[in-house]
Amino acid sequence: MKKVLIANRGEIAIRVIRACRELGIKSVAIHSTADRDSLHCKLADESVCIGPAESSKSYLSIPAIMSAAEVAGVDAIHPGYGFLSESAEFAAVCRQYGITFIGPTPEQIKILGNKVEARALARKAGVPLLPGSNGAITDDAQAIAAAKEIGFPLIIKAAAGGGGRGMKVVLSEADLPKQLSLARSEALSGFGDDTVYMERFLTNPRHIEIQLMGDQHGNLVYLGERDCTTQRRKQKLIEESPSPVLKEAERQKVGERALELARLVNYQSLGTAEFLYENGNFYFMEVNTRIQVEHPVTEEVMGIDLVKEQIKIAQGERLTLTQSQIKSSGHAMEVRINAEDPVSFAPWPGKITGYHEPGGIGVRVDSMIYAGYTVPSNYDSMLAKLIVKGRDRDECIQRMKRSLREFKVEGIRTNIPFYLELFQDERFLRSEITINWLEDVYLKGRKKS
Ligand code: MV4
Repeated sequence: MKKVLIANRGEIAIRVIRACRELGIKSVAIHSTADRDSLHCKLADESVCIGPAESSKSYLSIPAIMSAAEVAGVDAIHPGYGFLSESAEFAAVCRQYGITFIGPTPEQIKILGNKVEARALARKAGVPLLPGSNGAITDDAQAIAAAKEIGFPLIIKAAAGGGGRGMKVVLSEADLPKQLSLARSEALSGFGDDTVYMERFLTNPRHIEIQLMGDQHGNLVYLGERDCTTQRRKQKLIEESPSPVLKEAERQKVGERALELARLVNYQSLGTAEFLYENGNFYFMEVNTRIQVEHPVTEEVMGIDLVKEQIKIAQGERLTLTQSQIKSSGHAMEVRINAEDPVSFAPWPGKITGYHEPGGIGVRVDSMIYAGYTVPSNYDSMLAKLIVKGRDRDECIQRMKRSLREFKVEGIRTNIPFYLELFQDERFLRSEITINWLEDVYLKGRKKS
């Protein structure tokens, strides 16, 4: 591999450019007209404008990206996260062009992207699952029969969905027909596929995910877990590894089951098996077939550059580590720094007039911004990730607090003040929380005070 096109923007594009450079591979950035002054364009060896600000005509346009790939003469494409990263079609088009897609195969993306099929694979692999419909639900009678087995509350999910979009919670049988038809029409308009399935709804779980990595020769390992329980509106805000609530035996058990699922599809590249965790039990949700935003917390505790590994795997190299050589050390946390009001969370694009990043021992900033940069309003509001590592969780928290205090972004609003406040909360610091805690407890209390 001599030259890689990065089909993305922002901090992840920069993350991939850095990995390419360390491997001696040339990088090609693509950008929309709104991103002319973006850092990823400046840091890449080359950059190509591929279209207007609207993502559908630039970062989501397969023809625009493939033209740039041809013009630049790249031999591989890295999709980053979001955009086309989980498009089986994009991976297949790359294959047709003779360009290496840095990720799993189109077949793997397709089967795991279908949540009904992923659930069936999980069942076959002995991965713990919630009671649910084993297959798609197509009519009211079938839904009612399945609900009798599953019990209430239950949740209807789109087979083609993911990340929590298009889900309907159903509290009683009377509610079922209405929610089923809503779920199906939203699934059709949102994902072009009205296939839905049902599962028992967990009211107060944690979110824990397992990092997987496989090569093209059948070697597969898991790289511990990330605890992403702190979230708002299904957007993760803080991620950490190891999870403060897991025991080593639980970690091993769920890790080995997740590996078994990956083995069923001969999985290659990086992937993440998502679970809900409640009362000491894991329940499989879905497999994400991309590099994730929160990958740095795993990198920090494992001492492994996941993006470089991902590129080497795509080149056909073998994993150099076996499961017994993979050891986590210390504790890492990541917070997502967004351009938004710290109280209302409203997006706050604009010009950054002053910028100072924290530094010192155990501090890493994966950022797309600089002083003088104008944050466009067209994209996601995430500007940077602050990742800190300590010998243990306490040191990690102290380091996070002092890093947040050092971090200065002037001219726009960011959620840094929100994090400074959150890192004072005792329940949060003891991690006595679930996925609902921030919205249902913490933010409600904040409004009153
Ligand atoms: C659930 C659930 C409760 N019970 N499934 C949202 C993201 C997607 N990966 C799965 N999601 C959920 N699935 C059952 N059976 C609750 C959620 C959920 C959630 C999960 C993880 C983190 C944040 C969340 C916020 C709302 C709902």
